[in-house]
Amino acid sequence: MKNSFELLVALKNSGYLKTTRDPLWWPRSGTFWVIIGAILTQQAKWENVEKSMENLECAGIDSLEMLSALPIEQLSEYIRPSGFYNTKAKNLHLLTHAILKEFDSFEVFCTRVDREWLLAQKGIGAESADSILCYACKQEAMVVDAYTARLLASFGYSFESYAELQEWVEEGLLSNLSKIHVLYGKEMSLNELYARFHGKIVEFCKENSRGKTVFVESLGI
Ligand code: 39A
Repeated sequence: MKNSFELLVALKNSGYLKTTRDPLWWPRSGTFWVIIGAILTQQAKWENVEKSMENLECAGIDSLEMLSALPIEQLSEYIRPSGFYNTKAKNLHLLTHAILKEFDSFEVFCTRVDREWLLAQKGIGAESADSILCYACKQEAMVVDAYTARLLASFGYSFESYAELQEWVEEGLLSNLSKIHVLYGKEMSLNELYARFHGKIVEFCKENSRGKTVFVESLGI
């Protein structure tokens, strides 16, 4: 496997993300729920993040404004299933307040926010910032994560930092855009491409991992 384009072809040919309920893979993309998911998934299993979000939904939360109005102690109880709940509740509370103070609404936030602003918020690292940009705001941000690093390690690649890994993944896609459009049989926005590629990587790793090992034989590359 020479570059990320070859990985994309292999994952696509193996059928990953053929049918997803959400076109960008991340459930409820384009909504404030992605902001919640991006914070709750830090050091947590996605299945537990879903339980926390279910609690919030059952409590009637259906907007960023309602989320920001929740007292931290109550928020903390709702998100208990996804762990580190006191810290995550504080960070989520601070973030929702900062968004509404700076941008007034989720919609304006999505069009105006940038990576630098997100990284300056408490509890937001590179992966959470890129997840929010890509899946909530539909901006051109490629998310890389522990799954991406582990999958590439199984092909013998290692990277010094998040930025280095992200650059390698993006470069392989950006230098093969015309082939990617042929592969998909349509023009595709960079946001959709990045979103679906990250989704394929996560789904493949979840299906083919035992502990820290990712089994790549089935990909045939
Ligand atoms: N680890 C994960 C996930 N696993 C996920 N889904 C499944 C849907 N998302 C959205 C984020 N992180």
